[in-house]
Amino acid sequence: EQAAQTTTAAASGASATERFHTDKSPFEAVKDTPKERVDLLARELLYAAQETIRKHKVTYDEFNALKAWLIQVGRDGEWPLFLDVWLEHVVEDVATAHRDGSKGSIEGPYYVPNAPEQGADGAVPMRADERGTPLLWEGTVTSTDGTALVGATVELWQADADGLYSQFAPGIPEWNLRGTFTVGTDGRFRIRTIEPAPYQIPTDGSCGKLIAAAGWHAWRPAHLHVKVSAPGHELLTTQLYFPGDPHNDDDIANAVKPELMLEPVDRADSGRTVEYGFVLDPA
Ligand code: MBD
Ligand code: FE
Repeated sequence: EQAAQTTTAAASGASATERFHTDKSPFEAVKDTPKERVDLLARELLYAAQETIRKHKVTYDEFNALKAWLIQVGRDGEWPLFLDVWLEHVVEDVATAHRDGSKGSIEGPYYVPNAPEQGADGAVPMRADERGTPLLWEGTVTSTDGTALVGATVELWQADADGLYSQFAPGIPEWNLRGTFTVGTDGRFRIRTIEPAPYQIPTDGSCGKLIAAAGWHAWRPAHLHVKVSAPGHELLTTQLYFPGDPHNDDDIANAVKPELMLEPVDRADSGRTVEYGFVLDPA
């Protein structure tokens, strides 16, 4: 309730924008794009927008509404959210089309590197009264030839029972529901967490305004985020989903794939358990 009062689009947007600048400084990780490539991509993108204006006879009122909205996306810090929700899934498809191993999915705006190490068998950091169905998740990380990848890590991040991410909503311990697991010599990991709630992207910011103005909905189905890495292999960024979620078929971010559906089974003690492992492509 406290969190609900102070959770705003502008606050999570500012955190996501800051996060992007920290991880992908324009002076380091973001590389210059060759002039020929900028020319091609910018020209075709602008051409598509120009053709849309002609085809639908876009008015000055509509053009000004677009300008005002774009300016406000920046003010709200919602460019990471906007781009990850509506474009990243296509970038991800293109980037991973060659792979034989596990299916990837989008990273989204809420990853934070260097989450606390929990070994091969442990729990993600949680509050003493963390709400949600306990989930015991076990799996193996292998290469495409079937060999167990000793030294592989599984980084997990997820929303809590209110659909909120630590470090992007106020009042949540810094590393809550974020952990790094390093597999054992058998390539196996065992993670104790809770099942996340469905996630609604902020409705009070510019992305929410677009959704309302267009008559869309703001929901992503409940999901676990992971990055799986091992020496000599391609980094796998993906998400896992839960059967029965009403938004598995109409994710606002278009990031659900049938291969990413978990099959949890009920345990005697009220929690659930699931087996799901990862296959990494050699780099
Ligand atoms: C999320 O939690 C998310 O995973 C994505 C892709 C976009 C917005 C919020
Ligand atoms: Fe998410």
